[in-house]
Amino acid sequence: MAPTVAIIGAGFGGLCMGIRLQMAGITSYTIYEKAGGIGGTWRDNTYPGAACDVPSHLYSFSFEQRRDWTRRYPAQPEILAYLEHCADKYGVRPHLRLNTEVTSAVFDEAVNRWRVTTADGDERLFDVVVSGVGQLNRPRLPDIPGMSSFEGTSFHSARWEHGHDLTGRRVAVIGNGSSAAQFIPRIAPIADHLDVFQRTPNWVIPKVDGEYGPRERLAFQYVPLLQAANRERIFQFVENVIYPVLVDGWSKRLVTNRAQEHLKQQVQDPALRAKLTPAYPIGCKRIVIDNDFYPALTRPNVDLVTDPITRIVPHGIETAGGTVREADTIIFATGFRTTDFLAPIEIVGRQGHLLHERWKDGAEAYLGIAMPYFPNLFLLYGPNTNLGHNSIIYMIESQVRYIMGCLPLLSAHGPMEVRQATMDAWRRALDRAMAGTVWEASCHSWYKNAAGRVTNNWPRPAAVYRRISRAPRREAYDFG
Ligand code: N01
Repeated sequence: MAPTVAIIGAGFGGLCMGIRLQMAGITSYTIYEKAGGIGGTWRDNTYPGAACDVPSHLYSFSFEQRRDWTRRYPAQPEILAYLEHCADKYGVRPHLRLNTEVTSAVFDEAVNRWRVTTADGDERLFDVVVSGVGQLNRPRLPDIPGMSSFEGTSFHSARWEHGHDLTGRRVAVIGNGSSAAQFIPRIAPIADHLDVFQRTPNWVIPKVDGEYGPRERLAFQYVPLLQAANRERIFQFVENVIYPVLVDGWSKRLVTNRAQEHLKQQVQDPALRAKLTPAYPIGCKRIVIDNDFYPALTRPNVDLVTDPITRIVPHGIETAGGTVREADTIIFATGFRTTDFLAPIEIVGRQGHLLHERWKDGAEAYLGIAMPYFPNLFLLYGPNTNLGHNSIIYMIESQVRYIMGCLPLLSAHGPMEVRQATMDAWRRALDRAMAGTVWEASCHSWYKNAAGRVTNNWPRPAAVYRRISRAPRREAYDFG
């Protein structure tokens, strides 16, 4: 009999898992989603200008390649529509439980199954649990004194208040990462005044974007090989040109120069340029890929503020030295709680082991997928599987394939739990590979936990991950 599978989250990861189960004829699965719709990060991030910075011919499922993307880097609505289409086409909708938040998953050793509890008090037993909650699902608000005293409107970039018209307002944006870089150019022309509070500058490289005209789209549609070749070309480019930047490889100088030129071309004022020049190696923090961010900062109604924020006051933001910058709207583009994987779900494994307790010094999992003491629990986009250069969908598909390979094993031999020795060897190999990456440099980033350990990123080419996660090795696990 096919195992029963609980999938947590209906973003790219959870949907991919559901689709692959469906394709394999396994229908004994439930996808729990705390929100009212599917799409994960592509449902949540609706800020103006939201788009992916991996071209969609690569940032899409290998088994469902759309040939009619309207542009190289489509906007959020088009990516969300793609996911809705996938959910319909592959028949996963009947398995969705929307507005249903999983609060705990406890391994019941008496029956060798997971007891999954949801916020509405429902409790069900499953053979397998797959987490598809990802790394960018919980907005992070900063801890700035006086935040609650602010009398204007404030919101996080991933919870955009579309009903709050920014026309003619004095807006403060805290943060300047990939999200801020995308919406600042959209709101700068309508705001009366915009202050962008930058703590650390980011490296920015140009985005080679553009619409696909009717002829190109027809060509993709009728010559499937063209689509496949384009996907492969993008993949090879990011693996062979962008990846080496992250490991002090041949292209680091080239890409650094390109970013410096981009800044020089787009910002004429030397003082502003100096503020925007990072003092850490490119790639240490997520590289921003954008053409419109710098020009927006040169507008007369926009100020880039680099004085540290000391507190938020009822009518604005106070910086070191006591200057108050008036604002009626504050937008927190302050990123996500990336290192608390799976929080706040309580995961209790064998012998009462708490996942969060085991991860208190930093999340870790074998292949980013499996942990000792947590039999038949698998993670998608788990620890050390984020990329700084390539498509996460490629990683997710690798992980789903691996988990699909585990199902016959656990059905035949009982619950599978990765061995501690396997986990330890994995961690040593990971540490060795990590030592050569730019993330270890002295910059602060969402790739690292508070102790400075890189818990989020995969340090080698994505193709290497795919190869080593091809299929489960029986000797890596204990069964039964
Ligand atoms: O968040 P971030 P994001 N006071 O964590 C600042 C993906 N993504 O939402 O750098 C002042 O990158 C913080 O400053 P610092 C992508 O993987 C992709 O922009 O820590 N500032 C930083 O500037 C991306 O990397 C796309 O010094 C504070 C900012 O807030 C990830 O999502 C689009 C502060 C947070 O930047 C997250 O991006 C969007 C404080 N107390 C997102 N606290 C595309 O595909 C934080 N900051 C294009």
